[in-house]
Amino acid sequence: MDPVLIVGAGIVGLTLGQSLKKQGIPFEIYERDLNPEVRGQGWAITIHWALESMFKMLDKSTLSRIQDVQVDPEVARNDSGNFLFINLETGEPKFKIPPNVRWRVSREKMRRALMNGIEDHIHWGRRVTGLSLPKDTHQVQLVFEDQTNVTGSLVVGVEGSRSIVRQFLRPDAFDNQNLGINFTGVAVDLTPEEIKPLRQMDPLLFQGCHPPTGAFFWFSMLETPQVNGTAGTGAERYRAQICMSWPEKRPEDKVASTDEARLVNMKNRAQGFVPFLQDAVNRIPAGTPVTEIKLADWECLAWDNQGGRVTLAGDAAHAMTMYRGEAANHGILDAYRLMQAIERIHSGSSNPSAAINEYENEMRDRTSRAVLLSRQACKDAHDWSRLDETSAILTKRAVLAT
Ligand SMILES: Cc1cc2nc3c(=O)[nH]c(=O)nc-3n(C[C@H](O)[C@H](O)[C@H](O)COP(=O)(O)OP(=O)(O)OC[C@H]3O[C@@H](n4cnc5c(N)ncnc54)[C@H](O)[C@@H]3O)c2cc1C
Ligand SMILES: *[C@@H]1O[C@H](CO)[C@@H](O)[C@H](O)[C@H]1NC(C)=O
Ligand SMILES: *[C@@H]1O[C@H](CO)[C@@H](O)[C@H](O)[C@H]1NC(C)=O
Ligand SMILES: *[C@@H]1O[C@H](CO)[C@@H](O)[C@H](O)[C@H]1NC(C)=O
Ligand SMILES: CC(=O)N[C@H]1CO[C@H](CO)[C@@H](O)[C@@H]1O
Repeated sequence: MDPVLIVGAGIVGLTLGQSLKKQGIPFEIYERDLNPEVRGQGWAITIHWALESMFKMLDKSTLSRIQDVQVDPEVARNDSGNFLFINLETGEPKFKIPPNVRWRVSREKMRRALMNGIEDHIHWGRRVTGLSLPKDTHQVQLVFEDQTNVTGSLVVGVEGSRSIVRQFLRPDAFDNQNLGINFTGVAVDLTPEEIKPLRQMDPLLFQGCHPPTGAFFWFSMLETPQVNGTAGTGAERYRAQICMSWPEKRPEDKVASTDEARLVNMKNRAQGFVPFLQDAVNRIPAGTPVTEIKLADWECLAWDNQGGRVTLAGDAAHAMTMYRGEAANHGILDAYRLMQAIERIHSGSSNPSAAINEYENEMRDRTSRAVLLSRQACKDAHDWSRLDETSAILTKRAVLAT
């Protein structure tokens, strides 16, 4: 069997590679980044309902590497946190739901952990620019920036929300849909004293809405002193992420082009927050890089998988906003279902067309709903009057993995 060609060495592409390795199915991963180090510090993600699928796909040593990159090892040992959504004006919880088991990990470190044992199958500096479908209907080719190409049995586009494979499959409708909400965030270093009131809300993360203005705020832990080596030094530092988002209604709601102006905007919008939160935003030092995240989604529209030769998974298949914190969970479940489909092709119990159709049908049904729920959650998060027990922010996250 020609190898499975995976486009993108993100969380989902690497997880799929690991699971194919475990099944003895040949695969190669092509990644545009020049090497694993090029990315700076990214954000953290929570793996919750997809843990069960993840346990089935990864070997013990890879799992323990992921377990080791949780943002707060102490909380990981005994997580008493909640899913917490607060009123930013008063600091009072609006929703407080005890969590299921969750692993909150650094995304970049998880990516590194997932390379364990498959390093030789990851090809760096290989930006895919196109696909080609040879006459032999069992084959498909990937074309790279430098005009070289490789041949395989199946292309899986897992190159994130601006997927080139998605564009190949749906040239008429590959664009993400903008949601009319703008989002910026920073990573900041805080002393134990400074972080205390934030961690008292929740040790890992919490979010909230400011009723008068509809501004949304999000705190999340990135590194504790134990992780970054400052524990017990007298100069203990936590690293946290502080994000804000707001509806774009007027010209002044646009995201500014400079870090300085973006920071001023965050500080202005934090006026009227309960003092400890206003302080947390006001304390962000001048000169801190302020990152914009484009909020846009793609509903996992239909495509022709060319007889089971080209498919998508992860954000490429279903870009969604992070207001329900489950995009990567869906991506991990995609990897699991796709591995099962490829295994059926490999063992001869199914043909490529039937196996990939079955994979796509389940994914499309599951994730097109998830995209819409996340879109609704994003809107609700900016409108206090819409936040009640029926809000999409709360609608049950767990899905059954079979
Ligand atoms: C702030 C924030 C918080 C989040 N929190 C959560 C959370 O708590 N829980 C959760 O489940 N999800 C969360 N998510 C979503 C989660 O980060 C994504 O769903 C997940 O990272 C998607 O993984 P992926 O592998 O599909 O894509 P990506 O991680 O985007 O990886 C795609 C890879 O493909 C490569 N690539 C792109 N184009 C090409 C090309 N042409 N050729 C070759 N390679 C290419 C890229 O360089 C990249 O390495 C969050 C997202 C954000 C922004
Ligand atoms: C876990 O945390 C809770 C709440 O902080 C605490 O009451 C409990 O004693 C802890 N359990 C262990 C085993 O440390
Ligand atoms: C792939 O590369 C081969 C060898 O260089 C070339 O003959 C062929 O035309 C290429 N195919 C595509 C689709 O670029
Ligand atoms: C802000 O949000 C709008 C609406 O979604 C979007 O068009 C725009 O690109 C976002 N960013 C900036 C810099 O305005
Ligand atoms: C060893 C290490 O990573 N130390 C870092 C701990 O965090 C502080 C603040 O973010 C950094 O300055 C250190 O480099």
